[in-house]
Amino acid sequence: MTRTDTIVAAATPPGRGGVGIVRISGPKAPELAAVMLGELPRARHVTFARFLDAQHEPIDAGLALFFPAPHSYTGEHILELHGHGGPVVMDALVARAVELGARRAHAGEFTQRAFLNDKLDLAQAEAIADLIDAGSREALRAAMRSLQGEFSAMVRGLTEAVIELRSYVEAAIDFPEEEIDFLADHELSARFEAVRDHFEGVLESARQGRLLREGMTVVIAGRPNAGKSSLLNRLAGYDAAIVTAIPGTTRDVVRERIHLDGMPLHVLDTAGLRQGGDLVEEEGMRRAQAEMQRADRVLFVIDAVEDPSATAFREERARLPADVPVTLVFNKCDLAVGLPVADTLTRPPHITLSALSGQGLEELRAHLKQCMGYQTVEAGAISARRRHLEALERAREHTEEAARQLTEHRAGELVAEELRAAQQALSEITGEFTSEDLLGRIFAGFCIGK
Ligand SMILES: Nc1nc2c(ncn2[C@@H]2O[C@H](COP(=O)(O)OP(=O)(O)O)[C@@H](O)[C@H]2O)c(=O)[nH]1
Ligand SMILES: [Mg+2]
Repeated sequence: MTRTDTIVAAATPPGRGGVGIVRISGPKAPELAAVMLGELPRARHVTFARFLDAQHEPIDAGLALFFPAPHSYTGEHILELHGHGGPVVMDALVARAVELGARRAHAGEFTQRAFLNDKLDLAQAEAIADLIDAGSREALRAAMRSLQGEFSAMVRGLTEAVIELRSYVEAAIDFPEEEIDFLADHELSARFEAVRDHFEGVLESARQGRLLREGMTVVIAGRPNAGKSSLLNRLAGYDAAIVTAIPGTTRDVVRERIHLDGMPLHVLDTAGLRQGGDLVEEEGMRRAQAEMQRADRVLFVIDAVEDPSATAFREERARLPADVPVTLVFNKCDLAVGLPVADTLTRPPHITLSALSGQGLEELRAHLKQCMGYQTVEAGAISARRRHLEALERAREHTEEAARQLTEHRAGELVAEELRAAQQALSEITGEFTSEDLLGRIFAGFCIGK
């Protein structure tokens, strides 16, 4: 991928719409503008123009915008053609640009160029994808904060604290006769303590940010007729799954994506677990098992009237995935009196509710948020990814190792080396130090035209 290429793509989604935008970025953009429009539009001014084909016939007419380098999204010359939003119009404009020497852009290539030209750092580039994919207003606000550089600033603040610590240690190494005293200094351990707290703060923000982006997956399981599909419908707020009094109604996995205060919750309703169903039901149960393996939590629904002591759960327990936590949901509490609403301190936690009346639903929602450690932090939420958390955790481990080397061995060289590794891990987040391979993977997750 050379950066001297001129790239082109439709920036608006495929399909029909009032307006469709084709974006061209690279050194040939002015030349393409001159040919396709008859002349180069005035920089950063809106120009009405006809977009011409090879025979000088108009393909479409609309607005043209020219942003000369370096003051553009990518940092390169950019030409934007705002035409009518029809798939044939868009294809024809892109094809014309290709005829004139542009190449079709890969997914995320515009943003990748913006990153390579220092228009934004890597965490901000990722925030653009998060902004586009945001599933709730909370996720949108968090992505916007990351795009504005709040997360990058947190990481930079942390990096500076690590660098300061490192220079303090390196200064000690430079004066070997004083090194031992210096490293035993109370000041140094106090500084380590402060950096440790700093890490905790940033990690907590990143954890919340990741939850807001990725959320959690819960699988509803249990015996036929326990009320699994009714619970899904209650959570989804509409009749997503068929509910009948006939056991074995649900066979396919029914998926719904809902939000808990902005956190995406993927809820899966599955076929009831029982012996002796028909072939279709057996396949449904096999799928239920497969989904449970991948879930963050299983909601095991019990008919509180038929099975108040949860025998179904004890019978099925061995077949449930061992490392996925379970919450027991006693359903149909409208028919059974005197059940405690929730006991989330026992293992497994219990919730009592009625999928029919909605009683106890709030307790279930609160419980799910609590399980994931999700807090509605209005003020500081930023968007973050697994990649960021991993880098932060690696950096923290190196810092912890540095602290160990200090207290156990007073080994200045090793302390400095660990701190250098911590600094490097942090720089991967904003992309100052990132392999080509990682960059490729990150931008491949974007949409074409972004
Ligand atoms: N009274 C009462 N009936 C319920 C409740 N939840 C489900 N049901 C009924 O139980 C039957 C089975 O429900 P369904 O959701 O299809 O169970 P599934 O087989 O576990 O998916 C239906 O007749 C529902 O109307 C509840 O909370 N209270
Ligand atoms: Mg069902």
